[in-house]
Amino acid sequence: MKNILPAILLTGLSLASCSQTNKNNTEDAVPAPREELRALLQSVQADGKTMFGHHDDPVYGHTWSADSGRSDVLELVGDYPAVMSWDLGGIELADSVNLDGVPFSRIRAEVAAQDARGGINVFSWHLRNAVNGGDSWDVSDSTLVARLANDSTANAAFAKQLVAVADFFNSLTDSQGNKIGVVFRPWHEHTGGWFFWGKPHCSVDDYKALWTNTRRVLDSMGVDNVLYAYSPDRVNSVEDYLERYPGDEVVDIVGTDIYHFNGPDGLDDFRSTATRCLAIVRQVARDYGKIPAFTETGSESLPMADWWTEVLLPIIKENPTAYVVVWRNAHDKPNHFYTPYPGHAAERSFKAFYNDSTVLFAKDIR
Ligand code: BMA
Repeated sequence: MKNILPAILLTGLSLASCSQTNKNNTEDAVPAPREELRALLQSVQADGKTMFGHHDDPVYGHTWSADSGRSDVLELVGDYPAVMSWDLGGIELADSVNLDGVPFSRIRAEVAAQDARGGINVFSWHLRNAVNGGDSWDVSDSTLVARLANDSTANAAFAKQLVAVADFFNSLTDSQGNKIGVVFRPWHEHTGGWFFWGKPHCSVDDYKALWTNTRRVLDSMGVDNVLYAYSPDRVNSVEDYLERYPGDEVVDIVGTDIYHFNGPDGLDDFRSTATRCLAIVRQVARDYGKIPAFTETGSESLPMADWWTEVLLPIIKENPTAYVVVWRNAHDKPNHFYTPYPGHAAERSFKAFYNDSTVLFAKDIR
């Protein structure tokens, strides 16, 4: 694996500004939060169970925003998801809110609340690139990823973005001041072409360098509370899946992002693709000693009222993974939601999904 410009990454920065305050970095008998989280995920997987997750669950819903103590999921089933999913897009700009308007201070508080109720937290990162500030979906410049790896100015700017991410992860603490273990899933869906780090826009080596540089900076900043998830979009084979795999030493969780498009018309495609990709994920997890996860899925607007029990649940039961995450219920885009809300036609199916013993919500974890 390429080991590009470590000198610039490590000397071009003021690492003295890093908050290396990890209390669990010492030779404690107590397992560090990262290992506690790994053990939880492994035991869920060994039991054949799957934790349910929802992006931005407690910070807004289909008809509300910024309230406290609310969640569309909670309002349906009286329980929170076992997995809260968050996005760090905007942290690299030193913004106070992320790309979907959620304050990072709120995310920090909700991560602690989720940890206190026994659930877990996972993060994606729809960042702006460090070269010209274009968003993740700006694929107009296919030299970007190569420049992040090989050009000293871009490389130093990228390193600063990673320092912002590291500072955020280091700031996630519980009420005792102990760090909270979380999952980070950078550079996701790279087998597609919609993000600037996608397969059509960079070489295998330059993609892998995104990962190794991410790990190098976060590790050097004392980030020891994070498990790292690799999550391609749809692939056809184990070989495809592993084409850009950045290496055993930088990945803890192997996942896949597969959505159900086009309602009933897209059902066969979703079933076959999800089943194939989850089987690949489980195979790689077994071969490489990793934790399998269904890192993103969902059916936008839930046009099939029985989707939870008739579509998702059988797929999960056939190919269990430690967790499954569905995307967000936007408050400002009426059709952009992935769980039902009170009154939606899929409410009954979601409640049955909740009651199935295979699927774990927050109260099932502790
Ligand atoms: C996408 C959509 C966008 C959002 C982005 C990052 O799938 O939900 O509206 O900005 O994820 O959360």
